[in-house]
Amino acid sequence: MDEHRIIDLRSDTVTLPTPAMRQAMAQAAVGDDVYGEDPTVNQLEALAAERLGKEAGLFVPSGTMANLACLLSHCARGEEAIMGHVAHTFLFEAGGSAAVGGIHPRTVPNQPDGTIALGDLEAAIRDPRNHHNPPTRLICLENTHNRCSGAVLRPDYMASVRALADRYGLAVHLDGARIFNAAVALGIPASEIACHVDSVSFCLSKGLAAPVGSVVCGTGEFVERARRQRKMLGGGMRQAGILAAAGIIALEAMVDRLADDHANARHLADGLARLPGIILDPAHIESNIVIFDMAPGAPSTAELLAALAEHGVKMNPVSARRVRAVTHYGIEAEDIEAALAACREVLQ
Ligand code: TLP
Repeated sequence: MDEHRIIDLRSDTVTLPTPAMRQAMAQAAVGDDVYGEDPTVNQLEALAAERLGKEAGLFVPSGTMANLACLLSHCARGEEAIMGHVAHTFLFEAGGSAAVGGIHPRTVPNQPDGTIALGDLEAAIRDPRNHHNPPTRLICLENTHNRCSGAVLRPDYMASVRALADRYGLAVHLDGARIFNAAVALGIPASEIACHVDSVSFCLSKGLAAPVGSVVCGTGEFVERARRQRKMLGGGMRQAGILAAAGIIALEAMVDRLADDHANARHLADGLARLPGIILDPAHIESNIVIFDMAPGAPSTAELLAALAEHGVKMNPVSARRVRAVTHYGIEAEDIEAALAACREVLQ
């Protein structure tokens, strides 16, 4: 192996487009998508909707915009959206739902498996008759769950949240940035996860390796509302078929191989768990995200990452003593061996 090769485990967002994507991008038929006239965008949106079992899809530039367009489509100013305390929508989207939409985020604890306990969810729903309260409008879930080490939410859990939401007349949004990782981990079609929610966003530009883009899916009526929000947010793109062409390949050719990323993550977790100074239960690793803790007395996150960088291995800090490594297209089994060898050397 090339000794100067960088093994970049910071995120699956670092994936590069495949040769087939580059070719499809060069040859894509395009038009002005704001007029609805880009045939490749239209094809991607129809394909995404079909894969998720929804009526319609909307191509947007990023996962952040996908979630924000959905939240703005569900909630008016002053209305409340319930989400996990380590949800991506709460932690990492620059507070967009509050800053742009005036939406009041209500956080409840995420369990280590990425779920929110049903009792906690129900307790957070406001009494609509009490005018002191911001009205609850929406429940947000995340599958797989980024900050919960790529935990996979089960369809039966999603169905229970759906039933709860229905009892209170609430909508459910899924941040499904990595919904295809969840589907592959469970061995079911993504539509069997998405059927429990009103809206879902997923990313083409993470493990599926497209260079840019996410898709929002829902009913035709919902997607029309989200289209207006996308325009307001500046996400109405023109000859976007050049990007959508890569997205079509992402959906058609890059989903099944996510199983390799999961196997690599599991292998990485097994190896890390055997090293001194690392606290990790590999049995909890279900998809492509490995989060581990540095034991008392072991190097800090900053020390570990600096030392690993010397060996050409990159990981991401979660906190002063917590680290994240993500497997993805472009990371092979031998890279995992090399990353483990580097960790071993640094920690011994
Ligand atoms: N996650 C990124 C960073 O923002 C943390 C990463 O490296 O994991 N939902 C989830 C669950 C995500 O993990 C991300 C990106 C997004 C939404 C936002 O997607 P983008 O980056 O396309 O705006």
